Amino acid sequence: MKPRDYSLDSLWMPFTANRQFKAAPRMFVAAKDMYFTTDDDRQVLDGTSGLWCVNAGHCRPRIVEAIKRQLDTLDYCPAFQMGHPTEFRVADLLRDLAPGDLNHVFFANSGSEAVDTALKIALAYQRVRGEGQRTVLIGRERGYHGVGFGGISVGGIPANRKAYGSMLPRVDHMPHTHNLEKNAFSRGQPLWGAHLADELESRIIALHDASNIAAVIVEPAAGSTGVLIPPVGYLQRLREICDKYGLLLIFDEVITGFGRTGHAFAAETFGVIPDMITFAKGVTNATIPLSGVLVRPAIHDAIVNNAPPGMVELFHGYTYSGHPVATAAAEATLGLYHEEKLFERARELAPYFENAAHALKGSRHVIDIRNYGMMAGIELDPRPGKPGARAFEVFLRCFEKGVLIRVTGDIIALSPPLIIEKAQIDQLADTIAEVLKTID
Ligand code: PXG
Ligand code: PLP
Repeated sequence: MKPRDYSLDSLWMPFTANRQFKAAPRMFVAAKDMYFTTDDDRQVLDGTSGLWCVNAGHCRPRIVEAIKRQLDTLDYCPAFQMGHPTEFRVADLLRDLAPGDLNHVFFANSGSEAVDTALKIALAYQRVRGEGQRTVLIGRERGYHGVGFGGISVGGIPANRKAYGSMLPRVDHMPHTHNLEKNAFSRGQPLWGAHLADELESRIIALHDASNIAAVIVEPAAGSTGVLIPPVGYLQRLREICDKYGLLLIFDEVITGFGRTGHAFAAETFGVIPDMITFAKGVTNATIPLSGVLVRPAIHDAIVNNAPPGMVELFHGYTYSGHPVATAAAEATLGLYHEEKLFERARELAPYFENAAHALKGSRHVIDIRNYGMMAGIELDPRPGKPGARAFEVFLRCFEKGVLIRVTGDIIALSPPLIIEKAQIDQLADTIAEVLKTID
């Protein structure tokens, strides 16, 4: 290991136990395809696609070259009142990938910004169609929608909310669908739980009245809170209720987008078309930040056609919306996904991945395994009084043994790049199995 030419003091790391990390730092200095290289020159298998985002594996030349070319040509273009060709081409590509008639794209930079954008478009839409009293936003328990005030308001993770005051004023949450008693060790979509969607109608609409509700936002399959797969019929039921009462349905596909479930979007996989889709992460294979919202024409047209000619229609946007380098990265990434048929590959590998994950049934501490496509959650029994401690130790030992996993609470989340080989899936599962034997 080279001596450090930096201190560990000035950087305040995100969602990290800073003091613990700085006492024993884990540093990556390079990455290629399925592997990271550590600062002590070890290879670490990426079992998590970074943070669910490097779907095509690391440092892919097609993407890297496109970024370099763009940087040599047009480094930046003002996002407001000016355009450049790449952002329009990428919008077309995304429209072609999207299911149904989701055919307009608004760009942002992070998943959190995409969520904020979608919530604001929902409110703006309700207003231009004469329903401006519809301001209530509905999320779900255990939902993760990033860390903006909009996202934590509709999000359902207590730790991400409790320090931040009152947030958005009018929000409610549906129940989550995780139930170990009914659905433990489900393969694919659990059979029990579609009726949990009915609470949108029976409690939430009953309480707030549909005439006050703008939109419902859910992850079609929840990633961050430990891979919660939608029960059979659940998303269909949400769609029906939203249609019945005029609520917009937003799918947050920041994690599920770009192949994770075996299609471009989980909306296609599960056969339910929302009114908006938020995307981020995999759209550029995580090389350069880019996110956005796919929007159905009725929403886009209502807002855009409502403004007088020559006037800005939506008072929203970011300095870096549609950034040339980010959209160049996206164009190359979508091309690579297409060329290598990576969404199809995810679909074909999914049964092997499922079997490898479920082979951990019977390992010490494992109380549930669940999966869909190329995502799997392995839930451990928490240590009494020390939530998360057991899984964190598994994370550390796996890292020592050359495998990167992600843990959230006492759940191990696996979401490898879609280029993973079967032998590497075995390495991932075998390492976890070995480590579980050694953990109290
Ligand atoms: N929506 C969803 C569904 C997400 O998963 C965001 C919004 C926010 O995206 P940004 O780009 O603002 O972080 C996310 C992000 C994890 C993990 O390990 C998950 C995310 C981010 C970091 C870690 O579960 N999801
Ligand atoms: N990306 C997507 C999503 C496509 O659908 C297509 C063509 O249909 C392309 C890229 C073009 O890819 P290629 O690099 O193979 O020309």
